[in-house]
Amino acid sequence: MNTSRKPDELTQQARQDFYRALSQHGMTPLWEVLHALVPPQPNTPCRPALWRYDDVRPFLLQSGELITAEEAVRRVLILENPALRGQSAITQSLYAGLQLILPGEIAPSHRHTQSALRFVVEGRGAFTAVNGERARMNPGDFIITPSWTWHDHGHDGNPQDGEPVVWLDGLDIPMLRFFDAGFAQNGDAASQRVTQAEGTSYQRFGANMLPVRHEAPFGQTSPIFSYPYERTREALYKLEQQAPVDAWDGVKLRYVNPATGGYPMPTMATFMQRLPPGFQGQPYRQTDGAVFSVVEGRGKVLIEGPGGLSEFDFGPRDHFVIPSWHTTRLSSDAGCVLFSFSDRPVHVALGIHKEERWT
Ligand code: 1HN
Repeated sequence: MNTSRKPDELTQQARQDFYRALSQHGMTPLWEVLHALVPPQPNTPCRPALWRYDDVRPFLLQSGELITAEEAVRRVLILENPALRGQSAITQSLYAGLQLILPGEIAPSHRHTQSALRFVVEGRGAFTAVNGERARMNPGDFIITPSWTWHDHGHDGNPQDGEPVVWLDGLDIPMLRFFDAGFAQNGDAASQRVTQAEGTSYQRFGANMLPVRHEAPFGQTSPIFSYPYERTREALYKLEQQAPVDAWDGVKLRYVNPATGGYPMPTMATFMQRLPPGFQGQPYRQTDGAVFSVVEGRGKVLIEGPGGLSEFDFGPRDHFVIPSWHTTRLSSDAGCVLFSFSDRPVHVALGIHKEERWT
């Protein structure tokens, strides 16, 4: 673009007249918007944000007094990016919310083309059912609801002494909205019939083995729909002791579809990482914006982007978002464990994923 010479006033006037005339015919000149369409750097409108669990939890419990899970269908407080209010989006492509279910409640069966992940934040006694199989939800567990599978949730604890259960929902809702490909259906029964013993999928696909003549039950999505925290945690803590720690990520593993080696869902990648005590992470940035749920411990994240520098101190059950191409540094004095998810599989499939790391 030649910006060295400013056109004279007559020319400017002639251009404005031309643009107005063009507009009447449903056209607009590319040269006025070219720079914004293909910017020199990814230029997300999203901003970094932190939701402290101490602030959020009273509202979650209050929602439990105002509406039942069944009436709400899904009793969720949506985590909205401060720069995307009203869009039910935490990044341009991802949705996140915190869902509450109380002892004795159910959230009725339905299915949709949007894929969902659950990351259990607190409480015991809840379960989710996917295509006839139930999975217990315990803190730190990562659970998948594959696209177009029937799913409902329940809590079979006692209303007198059972615990509220809260989990993080991550869905690809804004992405499917972009593609105009969102469909949903309600189930015939509030809770679907159980047709398969709890843990069956895990025994079939979660022992580093596969059924000899297996067909992928959920298409491109992982046949394991519950990844218990116990096993993830053990791997991270042992690796911290036994193997080199990455200077940017600490000890970071990605969840895997065991049948393909790929991401657990076609649209969302999930990760769990351990920052050892005294960890001072080096700066990095990547094109996939990511949502974090703090599992254990405390730490600090520095996030720098077009809106300036954000510094968040985080503790257990806090949530934060790192937008695309924001320079990030993670650190922790006492050590911590972080779950995160992003839209990386889509970036990778399209060949547009980029990452930079500095020392
Ligand atoms: C949904 O089906 C669930 O199944 C949670 O728990 C959040 C947000 C938008 C649309 C569907 C669930 C959702 C959702």
